[in-house]
Amino acid sequence: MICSSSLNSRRPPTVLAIHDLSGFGRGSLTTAITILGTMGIQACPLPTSLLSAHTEFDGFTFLDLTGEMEKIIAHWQTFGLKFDAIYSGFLGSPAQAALVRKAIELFSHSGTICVIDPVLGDNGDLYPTMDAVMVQEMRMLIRDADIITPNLTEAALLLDEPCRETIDKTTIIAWLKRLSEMGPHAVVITSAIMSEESESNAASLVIAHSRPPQTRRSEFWQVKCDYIPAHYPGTGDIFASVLTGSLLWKEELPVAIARAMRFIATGIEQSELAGEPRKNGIVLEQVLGGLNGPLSRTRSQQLFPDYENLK
Ligand code: PXL
Repeated sequence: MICSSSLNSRRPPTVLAIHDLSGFGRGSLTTAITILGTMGIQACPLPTSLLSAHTEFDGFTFLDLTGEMEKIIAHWQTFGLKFDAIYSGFLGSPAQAALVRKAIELFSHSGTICVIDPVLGDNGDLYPTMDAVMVQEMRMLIRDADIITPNLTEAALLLDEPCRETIDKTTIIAWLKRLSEMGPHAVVITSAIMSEESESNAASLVIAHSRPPQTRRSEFWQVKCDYIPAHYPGTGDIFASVLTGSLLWKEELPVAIARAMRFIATGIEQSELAGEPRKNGIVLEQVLGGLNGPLSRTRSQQLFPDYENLK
């Protein structure tokens, strides 16, 4: 466990997990519940939609659960539920953005962390159930977030910029600032391929960490990782779930990012070894055991070989 000394000395932290439930193809709620549970955190699902499989599977079924969400929120309200984190992802309708806002208002306490993964698309395209109205709603929803975790496509959509395959440092810093100005205290852009880098070391993860409004100082980091020429759906869900769990155990943001990146790298390696079809997602079941290990100093240094303060 990340914080083994605190095990049993307090109740497990709680997360309200607002995502779809996809029966096949690891991602969304199945991923969030599994990862957070392994991290010793109780994840309470508020399902936004029910799918037979994630949307990369042709012919997937889709049931919008907006009406049911309203009823669940109303019921929970009757017994004063509060969560230590509210973590949202794939929404089933644009109207659900208002329900997420309502959930944040009703179910937060003074220390609740609000993580919004603005799930809209990837590789330059919107997911099939998403449209311009959803993009607009997501722009409003991120105002209420402490942390957002868009991939490069989602960052472009939120900013109404053309989607791009690669990005240069000056542009991504401008994007990070603009996204921060929309509300969140921290912006983590994943899957950013930097145009300045060589092909072999091109996949970067860039984060901006804005300080509290009083100081008005911002910090920017770039965390690089090796380019992995393989697309696994659900990687963004794994990233945001590990990040949320790690932050709940009071790890610093760069450490939380390191933990998420390490876990994904191991997961991809193991999936390739196991011969799992990539569309089925990363073989979580085979790598969960390594999720909570301490990030030793040496290990952290390895994880940040090109850790760079961009300022
Ligand atoms: O990983 C994002 C995501 C969430 N939920 C569903 C998806 C996807 C990405 O394809 O299809 C249903």
